Amino acid sequence: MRSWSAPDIVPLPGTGGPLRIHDTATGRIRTTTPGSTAGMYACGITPYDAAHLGHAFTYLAFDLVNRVWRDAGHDVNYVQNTTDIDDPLLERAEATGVDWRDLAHREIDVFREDMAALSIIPPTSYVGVVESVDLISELAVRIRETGAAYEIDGDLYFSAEAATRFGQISNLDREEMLELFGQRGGDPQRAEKKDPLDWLLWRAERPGEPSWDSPLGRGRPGWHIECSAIALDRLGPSFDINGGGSDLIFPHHEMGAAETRCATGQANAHNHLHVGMVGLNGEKMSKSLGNLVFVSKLRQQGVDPAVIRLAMLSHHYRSPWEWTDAELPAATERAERWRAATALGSGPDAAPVLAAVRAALAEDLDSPAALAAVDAWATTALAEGGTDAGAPGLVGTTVDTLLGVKL
Ligand code: 5CA
Ligand code: ZN
Repeated sequence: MRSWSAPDIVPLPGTGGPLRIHDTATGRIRTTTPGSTAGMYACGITPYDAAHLGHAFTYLAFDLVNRVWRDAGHDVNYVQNTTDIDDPLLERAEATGVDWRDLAHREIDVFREDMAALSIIPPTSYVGVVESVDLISELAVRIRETGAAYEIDGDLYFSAEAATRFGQISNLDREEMLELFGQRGGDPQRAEKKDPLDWLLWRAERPGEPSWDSPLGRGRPGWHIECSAIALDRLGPSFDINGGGSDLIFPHHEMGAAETRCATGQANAHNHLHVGMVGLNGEKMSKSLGNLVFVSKLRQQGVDPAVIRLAMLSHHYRSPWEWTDAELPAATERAERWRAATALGSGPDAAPVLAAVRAALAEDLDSPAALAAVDAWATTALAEGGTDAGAPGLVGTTVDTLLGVKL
């Protein structure tokens, strides 16, 4: 499926260092070791509603990874899915009297515009589930052939008992797993299953629901296998970073990794990246709760996308945080200060700013530390001036290329 337009990336002098990133599975910050092309998969939206700031915050983290890797001289093969068929999409389409395909296409279009406005580097492959049904059912067949799956009335389930190293990513005990599985799209209550944690790979056709032909009969894919199949197809069995928001650690990423391991014998990703939840009014911002701040709405209100991006960058990607009315004024003030300082005819030496921003982002994407380095330079430039005529330009390019903020 079509991706979105790419921001201009101006190369910086020199080369950035290797990216170190927190890995959910080990709980450690580890150095990523990509080859000439780094591979990364991020779980995309379920397009039944426009993108809110929580989604944008998640894709911002992956965008920073992308920028740090590129600055270190790697190409990046970045894959993102969009869940353009799933229960919540069908329910919203039904409730609003819209065809589910039209709903998905409409919201994906808004999402693309939001991402482009926020200068998020587009995925190399942006992949829908509907266009991937064949490769998803092929993976389900491969898993069935290993004996790890079983059928109930045409529905194919992965047997949790057959999953090796299950729990390795989330590090949860069984009780915690059961609770989250029930809350996040699982069906622990289905009595015929061998184990309440067994999860759906293929859902047999139900009256009135969309379905596709497959070697497993007519039906549609389960949720987790859509991402394992798309990642396996576009990135191979093992790649550098897999992730999404922290709400996906369990069951989505634990079960997806079990599928890939079952079919290929390999761990799907070297590192598992998870982004803290953005909240509003004391709760996780979520489509089901309806407590949302939409990126598209802010844009319609005339908010500068660079300011939205700066507001998000002031939070570390792993920390959960709350969107409040104070965010936009603070980010606007920062953008104005930076604009004034980079518009000066000269300023203090900018090489240490470039080095500090590079170092901050390479160390687990510490964007608040990167902003602090630019703040310090801007404050000095505005208060005391400086003699380096190239400095304002270099700070502007640093901010643009590494932080994705167009001043
Ligand atoms: N389509 C699935 C993934 S395969 C899905 O979770 N879709 S979503 O629309 O619900 O979320 C899209 C992405 O945004 C996911 O990576 C999710 O983890 C992340 N996300 C959702 N809500 C928030 C939030 N409040 N804060 C931060 N990230 C969020
Ligand atoms: Zn996913």
